[in-house]
Amino acid sequence: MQHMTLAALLPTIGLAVLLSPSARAEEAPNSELTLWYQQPASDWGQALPTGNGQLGAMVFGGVDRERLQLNVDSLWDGYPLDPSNPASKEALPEIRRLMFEGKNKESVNLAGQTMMGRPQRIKPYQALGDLFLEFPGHGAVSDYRRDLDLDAAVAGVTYRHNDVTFNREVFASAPADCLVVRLTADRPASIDVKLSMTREKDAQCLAHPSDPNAILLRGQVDRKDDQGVQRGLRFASVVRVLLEGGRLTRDSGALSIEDADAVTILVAGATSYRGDEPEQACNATVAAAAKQPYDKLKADHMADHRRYFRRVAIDLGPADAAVTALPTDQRLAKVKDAPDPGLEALLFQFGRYLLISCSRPDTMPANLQGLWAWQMNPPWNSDYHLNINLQMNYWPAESTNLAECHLPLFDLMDGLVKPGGHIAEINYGARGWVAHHLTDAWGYAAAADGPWGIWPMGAAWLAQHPWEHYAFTGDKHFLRQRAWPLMKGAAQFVLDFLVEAPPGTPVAGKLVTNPSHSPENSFILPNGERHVFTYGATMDLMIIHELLTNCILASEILDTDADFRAECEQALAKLAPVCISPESGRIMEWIEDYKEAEPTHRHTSHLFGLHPGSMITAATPDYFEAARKVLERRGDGGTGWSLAWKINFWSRLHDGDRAHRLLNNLLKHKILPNLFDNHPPFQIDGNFGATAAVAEMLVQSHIRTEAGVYKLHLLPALPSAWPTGSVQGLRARGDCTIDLQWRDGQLVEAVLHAGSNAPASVPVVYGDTETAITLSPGKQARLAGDLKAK
Ligand code: FUC
Repeated sequence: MQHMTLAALLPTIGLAVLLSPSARAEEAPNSELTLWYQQPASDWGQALPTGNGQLGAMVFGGVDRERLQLNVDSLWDGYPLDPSNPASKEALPEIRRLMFEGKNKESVNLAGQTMMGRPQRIKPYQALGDLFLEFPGHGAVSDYRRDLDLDAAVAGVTYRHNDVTFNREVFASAPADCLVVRLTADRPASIDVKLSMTREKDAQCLAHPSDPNAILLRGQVDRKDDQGVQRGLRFASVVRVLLEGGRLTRDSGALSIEDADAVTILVAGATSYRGDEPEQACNATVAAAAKQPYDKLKADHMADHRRYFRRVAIDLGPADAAVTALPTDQRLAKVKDAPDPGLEALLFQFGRYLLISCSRPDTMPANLQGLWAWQMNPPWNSDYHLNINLQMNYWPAESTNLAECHLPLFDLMDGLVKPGGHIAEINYGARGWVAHHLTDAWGYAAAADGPWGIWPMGAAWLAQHPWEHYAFTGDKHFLRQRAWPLMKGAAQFVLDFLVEAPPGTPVAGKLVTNPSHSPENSFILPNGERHVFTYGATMDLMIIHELLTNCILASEILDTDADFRAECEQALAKLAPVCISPESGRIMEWIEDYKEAEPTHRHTSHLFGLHPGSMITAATPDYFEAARKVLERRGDGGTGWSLAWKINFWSRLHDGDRAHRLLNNLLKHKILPNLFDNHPPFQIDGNFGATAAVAEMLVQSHIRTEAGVYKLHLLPALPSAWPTGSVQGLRARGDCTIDLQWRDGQLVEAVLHAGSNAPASVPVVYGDTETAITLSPGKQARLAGDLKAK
């Protein structure tokens, strides 16, 4: 199919469209913020995501059949249960003894028999279903285009058929709480469409019982408990059509429209997860939305989205005009020939678009696929993996100015405190709360899947997030009310889980975790045995170091819990050190310098202290260099999220060119035509990790000074591939928002916007220059490239 530019299209479309306020032609999409294609999606990885945090749709853009694949954030199989295992607490001393004595195999066998959750598998997140729009006879069309305008958060389809131009717009409105589809044509009475819904199982599509203009998908996840009682969530979707002209007929579960001038379709979706009656909730939503004219629905939606999206603008430099004119899939394919800064900027903004679309206040947090999954059993259950993936989803939340999108993560953590506290007590005899390598919508907190699920560091890592929210916003009320209880509980578990390494071990007398492993990686013992488990794996030590340090700071800032602070200080002083291998010069991944079974393993867990932690910085030069050697060994490849993490690492090492090389590798090898990250399969963490990494290349603020303020490091990892550019609106710790402009690889201007919680003075670093800059709340400080005030 041929693409026609807007200018070429104008003479061919009727005046009615030009004058119609809802016509897509009226708002020329900003091409630098638009994904666009010349053909419909032939598979899910080409379809375009829309979402309002709670409800999502993948838009395929088919001509004679549009598929809108629907999701609701809370549609999970399963129900709350207690997976605790008292055998764990009893066996723990023996598991530890065996491990310390080097009997890894025996120790793991016993751990596998006693420490796993019961049940040890969780249930999946599931798709809601599909809404199909069939357009009889629309097989052969011309001038086809489908797109997703990230700035408007509107997906569109346009084409010509029999001399009529047809337009379709789709958006997921947060203010109206529903999906809105608008069908228009430039000739009256041209729209014939049939609507129907399906779901693979556990649901029926029916005529709506009280609304003649609607159909209803009604279902219940079929999940019975041990007593045979049905516990599955009930769910519903209501699809209502509003006609302009034409006729509507209804045939049980389908709606047929003929000869309409325009059609607005409202789609609501709900589950009983939060105790709502799903059908009632959908009916109320659709009834309220139906009272509003389409143009108002759209205007409110765009204003709501832009309130978040427009906080950050980015320009990474001009791209080759021949490339920028190409549809997104073709442009992506060209990255093989040369890097494309415009596409890199688009990927950055796409990550922000996705976070706004799948994680809003009062919605579920972004799962492994954000909000979008088409299966009944998606890969890895589309769950919340806690040994990197969920945390990575939220790396861009603060730095790219979407702090509100971070909130669902804290809600999830609040929900884990009780079940995680139960597991801490029953399985470990410990205080506080624990989570292992994954959780679900029901607060599953035990060790899941297999022995590699025995990784009780999930809560400890998660606890970094509310602290970071405080660090960026300076919101002390949040720190006291929400962050501190979460952090303290996570630290209490860790303090009780740590044990002293016995005499004869390399770190005798120091505190270590046991059992322990470096997520999903394995090593080879001198006797040739391959193992996953040891004690005191480096990542544990780094996570604990970060958590205890943050707890000490938080308790000082809040002037609270002095005894607990002393406990944290003592443990921190006794924590086993992170070691550098005398042989390889690399940070050791395990407590001993074991041989790596997979030197290029996707997890680079032993660099947690470099990123997202802040233990390793240029101020710790030995570790800094040893971290670089780890990355050299791991290589420049990896799964989607693995590459994204490495970009963040190289940024923290201030190697912009290397960071950029990996960003380019990600685009070359791990990005699907719709710009979703491909682990493979699709996993959204790589999108969020990449967005965070671009921010990290431009501004870093993780170094806290003795005075308790964060250094603002400008352009710490600017690659030579972005010689000239600008960014507005990045956030830094210490409640500061930053705009930067650079030319020929040099900073030209920086504007620091101090928030109401900003400190009176901050150290600002650029290249070799460091200057203290005076800030005053609510005011700007404008600096020249030499950091002198302008
Ligand atoms: C971790 C990773 C896998 C995958 C899964 C969802 O277990 O090691 O690569 O990303 O999470």
